[in-house]
Amino acid sequence: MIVRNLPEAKASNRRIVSPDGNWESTRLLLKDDGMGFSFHITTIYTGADFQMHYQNHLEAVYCISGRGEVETLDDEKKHPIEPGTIYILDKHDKHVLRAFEEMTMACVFNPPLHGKEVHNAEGAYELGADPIDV
Ligand code: 9YT
Repeated sequence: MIVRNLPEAKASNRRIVSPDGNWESTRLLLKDDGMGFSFHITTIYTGADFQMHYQNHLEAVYCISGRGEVETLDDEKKHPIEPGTIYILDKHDKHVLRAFEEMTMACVFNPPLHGKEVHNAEGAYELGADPIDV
């Protein structure tokens, strides 16, 4: 069994701060753990408004706290996000995430992240990024 805790992970190199200033993510479970998915606690900063397109991954995002919205760009539908909302990008949906207040999200990725990924120009994560040293 693997046991980790968020405050300790946040103080380690599991915490990744996005260079675009929109979010940070503490990656509690990664590819090297061998579970077939990764699990992160992500903070989306107030006022963030940015596009993502996970062409290489499926992602589920559960809102623990805060408020915002997610817009799917193919149909221009806006979905409010509040505590208890989950959105599931089952079609590699191109989307925009907006945080009206700081949001804490639990995120699951399949395939799992290696650890150091940040978004590329398309808002995707490349496959085969470097693992973090833990
Ligand atoms: C909700 C979302 O996709 N935010 C970007 C960060 C990502 N969840 C991550 O790397 O943990």
